[in-house]
Amino acid sequence: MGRRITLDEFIVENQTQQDQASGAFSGLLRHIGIAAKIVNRIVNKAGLMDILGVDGNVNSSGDTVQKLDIYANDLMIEYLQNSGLCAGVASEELDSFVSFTNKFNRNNKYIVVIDPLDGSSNIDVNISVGTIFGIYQRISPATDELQLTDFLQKGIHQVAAGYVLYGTSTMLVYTTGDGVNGFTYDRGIGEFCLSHPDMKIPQTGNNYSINQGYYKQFSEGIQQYLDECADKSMMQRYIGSMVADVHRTICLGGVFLYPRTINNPNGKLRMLYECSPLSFVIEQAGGLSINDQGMRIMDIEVSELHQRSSIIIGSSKNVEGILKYLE
Ligand code: P6P
Repeated sequence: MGRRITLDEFIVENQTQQDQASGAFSGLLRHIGIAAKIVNRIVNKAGLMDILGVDGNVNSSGDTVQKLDIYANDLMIEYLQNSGLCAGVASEELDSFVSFTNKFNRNNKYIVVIDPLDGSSNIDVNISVGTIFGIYQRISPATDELQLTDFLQKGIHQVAAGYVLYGTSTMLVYTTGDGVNGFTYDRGIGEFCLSHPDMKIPQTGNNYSINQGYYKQFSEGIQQYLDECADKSMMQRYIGSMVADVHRTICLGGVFLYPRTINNPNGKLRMLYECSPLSFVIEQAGGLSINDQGMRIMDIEVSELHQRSSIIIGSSKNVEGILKYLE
């Protein structure tokens, strides 16, 4: 078998006609790939460096910030700014968005939303963590300052989305709206190589993924669904790292749920840089993604940068089967 093609080669080969002119979109994707390689290197040796543990701060979502969170955030922003192809970034780790005002970036038409290191509470116990990203075209004129409204866009307006899973191997999985492709990092050549072309989620699966510890906090309908899963001896799997739980769901089929709870009455996960990007990937892989009121995640209005949402995401038959339990 010939060598696998690299992420860069794949991006260039799949450039749209429109992008071939500027190459901006492809260049931006490639820079995200570069940043992912560097985050990967640090994640893989976090235990050997003084970047484990807690930074002591709390981010805008109220989550305790891990040192590696900050490192990954700063690095992703640096690479996106240096790409010269992005007008600005919104990150889980920052209260507000960052507008790249230098002359190379100011007039760019793309903006990026990121969760630089999702599931970071797992870092100190060596469990998989991930990076999640979404790319939009800005709404405001390129000659104007970037506005908050450029970021408050529904998931259906994403032009690309994906994730990096720092697991037993490191994978980058993304979509530009024409299917989903997965790339595995080959440290021998320092490249992400196409390993999972045209990923499709099974129409149904036997796995359900939810934090059962909140059972008493879920709605009656969700409790009934969970009772039925137990009656059918379905496989309950929960890593506590959304990227890892969603990636397993794409590979094996089934469903990941994070419904509203008493502690998180609007849901815990963030719409812009967790739910929307992963929903774009799942839908492009043939699955469904809704909130616990039955609304398609990618159709929901986004009114706050750190807006939270409930989410039920996975195989179409599994998600459809949950609708009858939702208010
Ligand atoms: P809980 C990680 O902190 C995260 O944002 C997601 O990656 C994960 O799915 C969820 O929170 C886990 O939350 O309440 O089960 O610990």
